[in-house]
Amino acid sequence: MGHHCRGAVAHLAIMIRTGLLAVCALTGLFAEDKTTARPNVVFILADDLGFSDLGCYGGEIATPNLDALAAGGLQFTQCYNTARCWPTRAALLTGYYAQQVHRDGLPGLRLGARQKWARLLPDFLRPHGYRNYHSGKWHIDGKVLDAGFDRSLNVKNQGNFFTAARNLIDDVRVTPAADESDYYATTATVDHAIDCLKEHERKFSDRPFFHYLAFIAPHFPLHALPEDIARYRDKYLDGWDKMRERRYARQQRMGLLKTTLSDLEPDVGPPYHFPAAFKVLGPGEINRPLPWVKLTDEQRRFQATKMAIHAAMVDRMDREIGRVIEQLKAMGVYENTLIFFASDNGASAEIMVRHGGHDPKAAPGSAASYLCLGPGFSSASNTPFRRHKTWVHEGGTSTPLVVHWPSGIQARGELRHTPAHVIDIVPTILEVAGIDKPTEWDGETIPPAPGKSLVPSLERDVNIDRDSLWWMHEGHRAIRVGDWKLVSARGDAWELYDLRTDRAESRNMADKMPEKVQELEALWKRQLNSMIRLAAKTAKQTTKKKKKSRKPKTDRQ
Ligand SMILES: [Ca+2]
Repeated sequence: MGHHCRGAVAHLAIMIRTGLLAVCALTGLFAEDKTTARPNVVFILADDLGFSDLGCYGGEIATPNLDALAAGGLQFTQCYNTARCWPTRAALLTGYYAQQVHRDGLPGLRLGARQKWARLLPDFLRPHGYRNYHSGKWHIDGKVLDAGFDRSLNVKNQGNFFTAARNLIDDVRVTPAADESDYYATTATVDHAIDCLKEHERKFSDRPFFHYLAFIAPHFPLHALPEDIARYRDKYLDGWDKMRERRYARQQRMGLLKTTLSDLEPDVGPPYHFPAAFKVLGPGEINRPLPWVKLTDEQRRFQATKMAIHAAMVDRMDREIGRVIEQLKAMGVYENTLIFFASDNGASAEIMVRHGGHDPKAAPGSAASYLCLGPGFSSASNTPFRRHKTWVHEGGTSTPLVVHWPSGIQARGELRHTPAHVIDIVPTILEVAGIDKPTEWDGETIPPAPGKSLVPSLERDVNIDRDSLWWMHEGHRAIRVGDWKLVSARGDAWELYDLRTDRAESRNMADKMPEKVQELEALWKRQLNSMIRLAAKTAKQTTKKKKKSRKPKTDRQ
């Protein structure tokens, strides 16, 4: 059974709906998979967006375009990322856990460049006719065009949303316009995407495309357009407790999750400590998610303003996504474009001041300000889950996953409860495109990848069979097997949760079920060891001469 049969089966449902089946049966077109138009694929990735930030996941932020995609497609309720920017991006575009491809640390092994065989998705799509476009954040090793993309806007300047300085077009540094008063990164990202799509229509309309649209929003610094902030300015003055309750109530009405709402963790603050930042930020800043009633008036106003800017960034992202959708419609390709939307990690509890610094007199959200969401409203953005970006509790690793493809998915507005992970995206896209992943690359064997195709779950909410899902980041560890999750924060004991009813990770079963803990811990370690074996085989040998131990090369996004 070769490539043809599988390609044909994958497209059977589409052909029935489009009335092509009779034609195909007569002409024997199933024998040749070229006859089925391969879908275009747009993968939209947000940066540090919380699980409940979209309207369709319970949020109060206006996201009508993403909500419409969900209403016309699918929403996964248990999709995971890796809890951090760069490991998620590597996992998303390779189909491997980041640790397997040197994009997150392992004991004794540093972050580094991917192996030659650890190709990104465009390298697999290109030989089958796809054009590949990238607009937005990169944060993967190597240059973008070397990774198989035909065009790229690399929004490298993630410290100031109001200038293009330091960004790269097709891997070459741009010269910012003399007058950048109209520049806003989220809009510029979509301007570039639309430019690519228009060129595609002019020159390559007979070919499918893959567009990787990776916003730098709503990541800190909280920078947004004044008119966008104005819509949310006073919306959050009643605080993060109320916001969590309201989001949770909406999620319950939607039937999104069967869980209680997690408790706020007043002892858990930002993952990294920058005491100097608090001096600059002033008395409105607070590094713990305390009950709102305990905050001073000044703290309430300051925190609510930060959430308003976060909301404005998400709102603007959605509006810009609306422009992409209009462009796809204008090109007549909207129906046969498979659109995904996800976030690279949970909302962030980080508080720091970097890049151009923070001017306390500047308007909050303007270029001269440097604010971060922090643990209070981050908790609310991650409703109903615990913890934040960097932790591998559900708040750090849970992402919305919206999937929309009118020509290929019959279901409309349905939920999908099967667990999914960003490692599944490469096999999913390859299957819908009818492409077999090569088994070797440039003379090197491509090892088996852990991701599973989500295609069976696109028509019906079937469970995607897999042994486990696995996490490790900065000493935080977790494994999910079926509905059991074993998780521990760095230095803490294992916690055991039954995710059927407790995705809030509120009822730790570890003491009651020590054997289950041992079983899952053994599986976690076995996975770790297999990752170490694979990664160690291909790691660059570190010379022992070097005395200085370099920190992992990341810029802590
Ligand atoms: Ca991120």
